[in-house]
Amino acid sequence: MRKRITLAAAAVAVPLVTTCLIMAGPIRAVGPKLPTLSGAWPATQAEPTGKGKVPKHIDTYTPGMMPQEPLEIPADVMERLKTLPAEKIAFLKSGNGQVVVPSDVMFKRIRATSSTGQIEAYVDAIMSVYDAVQYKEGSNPSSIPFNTQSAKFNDWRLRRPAELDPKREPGPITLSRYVGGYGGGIPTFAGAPVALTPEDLKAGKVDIAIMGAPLDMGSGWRDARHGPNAMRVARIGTGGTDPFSMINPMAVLNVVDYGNAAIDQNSTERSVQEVRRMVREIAQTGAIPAIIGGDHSLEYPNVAAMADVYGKGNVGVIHFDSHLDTGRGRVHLLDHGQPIYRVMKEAHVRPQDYIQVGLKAHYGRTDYEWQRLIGMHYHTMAEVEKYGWDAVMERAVEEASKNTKYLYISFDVDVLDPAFEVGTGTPVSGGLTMREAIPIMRRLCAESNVVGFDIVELAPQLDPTYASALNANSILFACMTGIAMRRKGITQPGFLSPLTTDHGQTNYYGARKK
Ligand SMILES: [Mn+2]
Repeated sequence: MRKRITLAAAAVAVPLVTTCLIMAGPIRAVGPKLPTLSGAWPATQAEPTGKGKVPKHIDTYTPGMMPQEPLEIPADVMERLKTLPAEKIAFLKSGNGQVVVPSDVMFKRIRATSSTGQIEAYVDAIMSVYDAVQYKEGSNPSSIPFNTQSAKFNDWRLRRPAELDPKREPGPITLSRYVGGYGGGIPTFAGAPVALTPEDLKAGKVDIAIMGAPLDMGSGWRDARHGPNAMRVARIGTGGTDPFSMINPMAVLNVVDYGNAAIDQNSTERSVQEVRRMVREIAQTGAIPAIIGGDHSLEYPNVAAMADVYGKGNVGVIHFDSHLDTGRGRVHLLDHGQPIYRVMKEAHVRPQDYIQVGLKAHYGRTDYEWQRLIGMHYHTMAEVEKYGWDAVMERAVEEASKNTKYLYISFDVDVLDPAFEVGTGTPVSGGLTMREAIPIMRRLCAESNVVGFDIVELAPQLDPTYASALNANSILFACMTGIAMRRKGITQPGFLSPLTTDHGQTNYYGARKK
């Protein structure tokens, strides 16, 4: 397995700077108007997108960027507008006023206003608001300049040359002072030894390198920057033998804490470049990067790094979230609600290889229609209500290995019900229980070829208890268990240990015994 990954890594070399987010360019609304389910919508299967290709309809119906349809003005409203100058009537007919006021609200107001002066003042107000929200070249800066005179411009992300440090042999370093016990020394993810360089990962034959990425600018309610340390300090949930599989992942796998990526807390754009570099360097050694966020903007650099190593279009992504995260057309090119769009727009992953699970936030019809149009696979809590969790889990696990050789898992902890995970910036009620989340993570990591995963959006200060950090650690443990099961050859669907599923003193389950 290690050999395969290394070979794939050698075949790919993508210079970071030329592929970074800043080069992404403007988003334009192109393509056909989105069909509606009531209209021309028999398309349950979208046209497949080729490897390395940008999906054909990706910018169809970009919220806030579609040209408005011309507006038909009813005759009685036109009658009241007839004294207005021609250019004001033309503006209303253009439909652009609907950006400011919905047309039915506007017609109602015009019908209820008797004075033509007042009607004109109302139209003027709509026109002035419409004009004021548009980008004005010259007076609106379209980028935020840096101070390039700073003598510290690159120090935050410059790697320390080995010559600056005392000489040491490469390899993982144990930070626990004690032979046994719990919590001595310095806290790390899962109590794992630390590694700082790719040479350490190679020397230690590391299977999983857990890294922190305390990015915090793209979330709704800040604090995701404390996620990595909360999981390190809590540590609970990450040790011992998994009772479902009777596998002790830390005994099977070489796991390290790879430290945090450098983050510029004033710039998501600068930060994600360094995250992408670090995820890529882990994967290039053959280790599986586990990225602990940080906000969900991270899905973009994480998945882009996977494509850097395994090739564009070769990696599928399963995305656990309350939210679609396919936002687009916003002023900022990346935040925690837009990573999937950015990943697909740069053709790292094809829509048909994107699988979302646990969606339940309050999106509109066109948001789902667009996802169908471009060919994504989505599984909402409505589907769970209709078919039950077991059926949806089976479907998602099957899809995860269907199209691609490699799988990346992005786990936004807000997919969990706030009863389990209150410590997150954008919680939504009615989500997955831990009894649903643990088995799907264990199964995906055992039954698919997982090459990387992230756990994001833990905001520990929103939870005065240990529960949010414990549950995030338990998701980490479930996936590490699955990866260890796979290494041991345990990949049969839904494997559970015979030892812990039945005490064996009677034949109670009889023929139902697996
Ligand atoms: Mn998310």
